[in-house]
Amino acid sequence: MAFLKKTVEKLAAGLSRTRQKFIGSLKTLFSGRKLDDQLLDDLEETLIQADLGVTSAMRIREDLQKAFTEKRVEGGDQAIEFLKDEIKKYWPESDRSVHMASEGPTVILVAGINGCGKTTSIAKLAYRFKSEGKKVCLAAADTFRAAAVQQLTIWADRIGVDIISGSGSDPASVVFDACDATVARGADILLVDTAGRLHTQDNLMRELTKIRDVVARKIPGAPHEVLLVLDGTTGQNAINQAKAFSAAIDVTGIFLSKLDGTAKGGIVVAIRNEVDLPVKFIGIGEGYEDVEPFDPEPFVEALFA
Ligand SMILES: Nc1nc2c(ncn2[C@@H]2O[C@H](COP(=O)(O)OP(=O)(O)O)[C@@H](O)[C@H]2O)c(=O)[nH]1
Ligand SMILES: [Mg+2]
Repeated sequence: MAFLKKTVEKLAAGLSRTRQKFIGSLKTLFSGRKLDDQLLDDLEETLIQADLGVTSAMRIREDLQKAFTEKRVEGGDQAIEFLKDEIKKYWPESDRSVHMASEGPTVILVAGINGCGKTTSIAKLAYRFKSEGKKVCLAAADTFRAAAVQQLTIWADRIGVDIISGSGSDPASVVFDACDATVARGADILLVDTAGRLHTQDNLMRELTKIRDVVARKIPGAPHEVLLVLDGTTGQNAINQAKAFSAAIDVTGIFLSKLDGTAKGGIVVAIRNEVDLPVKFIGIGEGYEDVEPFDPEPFVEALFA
């Protein structure tokens, strides 16, 4: 429980702006009012404004209305407790864990648009896995900008993990070499950084498929995870990105970055209800320690803290 408390505190700080906008207004909304259609309309509007998305807002509204009809909820305070419990149930444990190879190295491919936080999120994952005693390699397959390789190299040095970067501009060949190095060095995890791309850039989406195919040929069962990094400050556009990327590559989970200092933390709920993808990790700062596996219990507690 001490762990849970610390996580809630850290998350609560990161989510303070979401809370001010979202829960702050919910408390005001419910205070001293009776649960009628007007209140339910207001609730729905607040939830949409807090980026939970239309699907989630309607679902929550209907659930609350039903609970009210059945007299399981009577006043405003009870409504908030009820909402917390309902929202926590959206994420069963089974789809939040990271898929690991049963034998040999685990390969995690990381994709997303420019600036969404891919490289920083890789540093965070590398740090976490290293802290768990795993040997980690990074593949610098964002060959578009020299600065991108440099940035990843700085993280690798700081965290103390291996990095494989190529001299050429072909990301698939960097990944090819990185797979060999991972196996040769007996590493447990290979994290693959990739260049930012938009789903509308067909050639770049094909390049991503090619990277995935190289990994699949080199290491059995790879990639074990394809994580899409979504910038938590973008709100509803994140949903469009998630839909498009999952159509192009088989995304297995979301790394939702920049949840600190955003008022759009409600997007976690929208991603659950509008795209059928689990959020596996959340980024709550620029440092490599600023990451949490997504857990609905502390998350919802922090959202309503
Ligand atoms: N506040 C905050 N900033 C972040 C987080 N993740 C990444 N960033 C910042 O977002 C910017 C872009 O990150 P980067 O990893 O280079 O994105 P990439 O282009 O997708 O590789 C950098 O300034 C990062 O420090 C986060 O969780 N919180
Ligand atoms: Mg990058």
